[in-house]
Amino acid sequence: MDGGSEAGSDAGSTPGSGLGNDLAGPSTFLGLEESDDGPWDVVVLPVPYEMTTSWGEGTEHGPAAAIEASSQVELYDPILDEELPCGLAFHTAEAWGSDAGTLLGQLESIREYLKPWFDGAAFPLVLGGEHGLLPPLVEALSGHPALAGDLSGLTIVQVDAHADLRDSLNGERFSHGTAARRALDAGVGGLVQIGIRALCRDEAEFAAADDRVETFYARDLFSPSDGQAGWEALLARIDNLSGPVWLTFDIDGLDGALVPDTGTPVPGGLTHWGAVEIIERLFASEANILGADVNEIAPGEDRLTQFNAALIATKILAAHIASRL
Ligand SMILES: [Mn+2]
Repeated sequence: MDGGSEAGSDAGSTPGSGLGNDLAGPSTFLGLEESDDGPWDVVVLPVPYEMTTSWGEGTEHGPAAAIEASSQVELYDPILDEELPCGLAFHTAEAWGSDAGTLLGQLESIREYLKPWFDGAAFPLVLGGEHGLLPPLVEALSGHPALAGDLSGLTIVQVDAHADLRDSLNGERFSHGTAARRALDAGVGGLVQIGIRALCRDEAEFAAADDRVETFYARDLFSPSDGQAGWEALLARIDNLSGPVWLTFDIDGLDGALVPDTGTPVPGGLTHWGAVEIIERLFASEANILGADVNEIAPGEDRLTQFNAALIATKILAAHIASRL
């Protein structure tokens, strides 16, 4: 991964275990020393799932690349009194893998992989993998003690360039382009979308018509003439969140220049500081954040995409820790 190669291919061509641990470098998040024995306070769950990618590929290598890049992320965050891990026990779990030959088989195996970690003991941070992992994640989350099988009490906060509200994409109902729609189908009670700027008319109409969906479009947040009012409205909404919340952070919600190797980078997105403010405000709210995923990570030779994903993931953990201290 040290960029000296002139080869045009990316890390995706590296032969590996198939479980995502095919890149050199530390295999624990932030390069921390970890104990093999629990209990743990934070668990990082790599889900290198890639099945329905529609354009750029490589998300199956994203989690391992983000973990490798995380070794270059500073452990100091001014919102914490100590450096990470702040005396807490982190655990980077063995990556999800599946031999299932069908899409539904793979999704079922993601659900079974995640379920034991969603027991309320450790704070789970899932690294993806394409956004199509959201529906099985939500199904696994329904067993969380804070929900007790009732997803109607759950609000998903979705940072994303895309609405992911299509009913199907290229004929497939379980796709990265339908992830939020399937989560609603599963019974999720609320969906707060942030940074959306690429969607079809059906999705816009669905978002406007469905009471469970609140969409903060990127243009309303970042317009040079009146974006500030939209941004303030978003922060006020985040401050008012309560009850169980899951944060799903598609890194293409960041401006495309920051994540050029994600499957579908889009201009006009969040700055790094915008993402930081959203995350910090979310964890400072009354909401009970059950966990988070950072998805659609795909590595590039310039390492920018995986490093920015690692920065976002680290910020989420720092904000979580700050909220419980
Ligand atoms: Mn998405």
